[in-house]
Formats: sequence, C-alpha cells, structure tokens
Amino acid sequence: YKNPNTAGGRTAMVHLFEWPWRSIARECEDFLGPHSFGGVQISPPHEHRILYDTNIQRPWYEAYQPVSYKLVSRRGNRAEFIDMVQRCNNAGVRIYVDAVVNHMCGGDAGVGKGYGDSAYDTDAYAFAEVPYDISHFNVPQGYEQCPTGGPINTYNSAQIVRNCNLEGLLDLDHSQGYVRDRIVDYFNDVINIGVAGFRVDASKHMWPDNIQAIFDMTDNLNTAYFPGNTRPFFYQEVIDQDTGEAVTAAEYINIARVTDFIYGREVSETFKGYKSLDSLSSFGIHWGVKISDETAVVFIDNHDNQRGHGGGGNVLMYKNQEDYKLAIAFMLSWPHGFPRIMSSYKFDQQWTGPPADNDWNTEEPTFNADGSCVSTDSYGWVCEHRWRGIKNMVEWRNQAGTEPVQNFWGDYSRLAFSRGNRAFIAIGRGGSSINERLQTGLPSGEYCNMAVVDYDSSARSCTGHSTVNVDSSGYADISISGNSGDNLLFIHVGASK
Ligand code: QV4
Ligand code: CA
Repeated sequence: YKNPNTAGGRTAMVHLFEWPWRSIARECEDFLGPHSFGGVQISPPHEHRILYDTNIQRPWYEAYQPVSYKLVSRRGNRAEFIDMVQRCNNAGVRIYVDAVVNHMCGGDAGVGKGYGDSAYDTDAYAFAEVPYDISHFNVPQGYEQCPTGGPINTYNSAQIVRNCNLEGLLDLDHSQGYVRDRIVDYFNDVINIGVAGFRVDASKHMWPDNIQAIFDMTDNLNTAYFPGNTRPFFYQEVIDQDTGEAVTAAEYINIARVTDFIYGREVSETFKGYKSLDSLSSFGIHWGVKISDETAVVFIDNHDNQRGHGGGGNVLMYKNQEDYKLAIAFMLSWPHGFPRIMSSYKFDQQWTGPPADNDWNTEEPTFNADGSCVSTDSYGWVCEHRWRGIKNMVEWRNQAGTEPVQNFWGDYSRLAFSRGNRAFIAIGRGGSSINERLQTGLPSGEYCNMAVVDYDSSARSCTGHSTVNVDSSGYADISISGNSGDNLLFIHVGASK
C-alpha cells in the first residue's frame, strides 16, 4: 500500500484543494502531465452536507461531513468524476481520493438532505442512502464504547480518540463487518473507475486493525491503467508531533504510508531562520523526523495547518511567498518521503470557501500569459504548483531519481548540493548571496537555471538567459543574490543546451 503507483518514475503529487473535477481534468492535460507531476490529491468526492449561514457562508469544511458515498459533491458529479479520472490517467497523472470514512456529518445537522439529495436524520443516526442506522455508530452504544458519552475531549486516551466524536462528527464503528463493507464498496467503486489511491482522513481516529481489514478487502487497481495485481496506494492522516498523545503514527506505519507533520514544521522553522540551513545536511530520520523515507508522505503545509488548526502553527504557506518557495524547493530536492505540494486559494477567514459566484458555483481557475493563475491580492486561486520555482523542481526531482545527496556545501543561510551526477541546487535565504565555484557533480555542459527560466526540450534551449556552465571536472560558478526572485538556482541533466 506504500507505492504511489505513479507513471514513469514520477515522484511528487499536488493537492488541488477544492478544485472542481472539470478543472482538474483540464489541468492534468494542459499542465500536470506535461510537467511530469505524479498525481493529484483531490478534495472529498462523496456526497456531503450543505453548510450555510450568513457568517461562514459556504465553508470548505462541509466536504468533511459525509451524507453518503455517492459521487456527487460541490466539486462535481459522478460523470465528471469519471471523466477526470480517465483524462488524468491518460495524461500520466494519478488521482488520489481524500476518503472521509471515520465519521458521517455533525450531530448538529438534524434532518435534511445532502448535496446529492440523500436524506439524513442525525437525531436518529440515519443515513438513508448508504444505509447506516443507529446501530452502526459508536456513541449510541454507551459509555463502555465512548467513555465521554459524546465528544473527544482529550487526546490522552486512545479509546476516546477513536470511539468518540471528532468535532461533533458522528463516529462510525469500524469493528462491524457491515460498516467495513459499505466503506470497501465506496473504495472499490472509485478503484474500478481508475483512481490510484487514497488519503485516509482522520486515521488517528480509527483503530489500526480496522483500517488494515478495510484496506485488505479492496480490489486491485483497474488494469486499463495499471499492471495486474497492483494494490491501491494508501496514506493515513495521523497528526503526531511527538507531544505524548495516546495515539502515535508508529501504530500505522506498518499498514501503509502516514502523513508526517513533523517534517513540514521542521523545514518551515529552518527556512524561517530558527536553525541554520546547513544543518539540513542530515535532514531525515536522524534529524527528528519520525517516519522513514518509504513510509512518509511529506509536505510543508496542508489545508488545515495553513489555517492554523489540525496540528497548526508555525508552518510556511503561500502568504510567506519567498521563504515558502524555498522550503518547497528543499522538500522536492531532498530524497525523503513522497512529497505533496499544496495548491491553495486565497482566504482571510479559516472557513472561507473556494472562489465562487453568487450561487456558490466554484469558479474555474484561469491563467495569465506566464502560466500563473489569475487572482487579486485577497481573492482567487493561488496555484503554488504553477510557480516556476516549484513546477520546475518537480521535474528536477524526477531527474534526480534515486541518486544520493552529494557535494553538500553551506552555512547559516546558504546551502547547495547535488543528487549524484544528475541534479544540483543552491539556495540563499534572506538576502544571503552565493558567489562561489562549487562542485555540481554534473557532466560538463551548459545547463538552464530552471529556477528562473523554462526549458524547450525540442530546441534544447532555455527560454531566457540564465545558464550555468559546468566544466570537465564538475565545477561551476554559482551565483545568486539571495534576494527575492534570485534566491534559488537549480539545474539538472534533462535541461542543457
Ligand atoms: C460544531 C460545534 C461542536 C459540536 C458540533 C455538533 O463546534 O462543538 O459538537 O457542531 O453539534 C466543523 C466545525 C465544528 C463543528 C463540526 C460539526 O469546525 O465547529 O462542530 O464541523 O459540524 C474539517 C475542519 C473541522 C470541521 C470538519 C467537518 O477542520 O473544523 O468541523 O472538517 O466539517 C484533528 C484530527 C484530524 C483533523 C484535524 C482538523 O486528528 O484528523 O483535527 N483533520 C482532518 C481533515 C480536516 C477535517 C477532518 C479531519 C474531519 O484534514 O479538514 O476537519 O473530517 O487534529
Ligand atoms: Ca472513530
């Protein structure tokens, strides 16, 4: 379950948070496929509750309140979902589903209908379309099942964390074969459509044995796109920041991959200047990061902690543009974990939903001539994955492959290294310039500095003037000013003149 099942050695994914399915299909064809992105984490595709009031309007987090497993959501219907999966797979880009199966919607919902018209009654714990009834939930089974009688009010008890309601969301009992079967039916439905894997939301709030049993009952991936007997990719959302909680990531690492929340915090703090950049030379499992290379999904920020919750605090995000770009570039350069790039929309309140018209139809991203997404200072899609320093680092990582870190050089605010003889990167933070003759590890040649130019592979030329000349012994003059826009330099064997 740990293999991301990417096509052709691709090594990174992007979370297109709240993007509609039709926009993702187009992005796979026009951008992600051509730029060698491995996959997309999509927002939850299942039917969800519709939340609205005049203060929070239509918050993004209604998506995390399931009403049924029908494929109809704010982001698109079943036909659009199928079309997206097909077109992305055909572009060599995998789809990973954000699966919310720990719970159904909040107990405050009452009687109503979900986005796809399916009825629910949370007082009766009834979800007609699945169907679930009161016997399938933990809290109604009494204090022996959920000792608080309702909410998760402490993270010091595994039983409370796993059998009580997270934020008032009605908690399912996964020890029951019936409940497992309904979840497996949902997983198999999207597997048969052609998805490659799943982010398993709130895994911390499910018992590892139950998760294992559910994963083991899933079908192999669709042979229209994947080799026979390919297992789905699973990565479990477990927030473990080493604070002594009852539930730890270690309980999940033998099952499938796990999201590493220490990684992003440590890299963010380093690029904010709390630690020296050259201390990153030992970054990874020996540095305090707890989850190993082949088990971690790594990221700098996610849709929760960029809003200050879900493990919150101290991570860089798009609002810290330059330091953030460098942190993402470092993540993509470093051989540890399967990296996920966050692609956001601008927000001021934590509940703000995606860019939308007056009827809450999500707006499709549109693009400027330079490929960036159209937005104003406070509104619109950010599209971090289209920033040149980020999109070209995805290709850099693919080119670096499994080569090790070599030729590490650095000090408090600068670093440079190569990945074997295939790729080289240099970073100068906070105005720290680099003017050094450094060993790049690369064969001699004239390489395009992909941090500031693009590469035209058919013409074998850079679409700008920034190049690096590597001599026959691998040395080159490396020069950056360290100021915004000129704080990053990277070259690889796939882009030389
Ligand atoms: C309200 C009241 C409660 C009351 C409840 C029921 O505030 O006191 O008990 O009604 O009457 C929202 C609201 C919350 C609201 C609840 C139910 O914030 O106030 O309760 O819904 O209506 C997202 C948001 C949550 C949101 C949830 C459902 O972040 O705020 O809750 O969606 O809409 C932990 C977990 C981790 C989790 C993280 C946020 O270990 O697993 O918290 N992260 C994932 C997702 C996250 C998502 C969920 C889990 C839930 O990444 O985005 O929560 O699926 O760290
Ligand atoms: Ca639970």
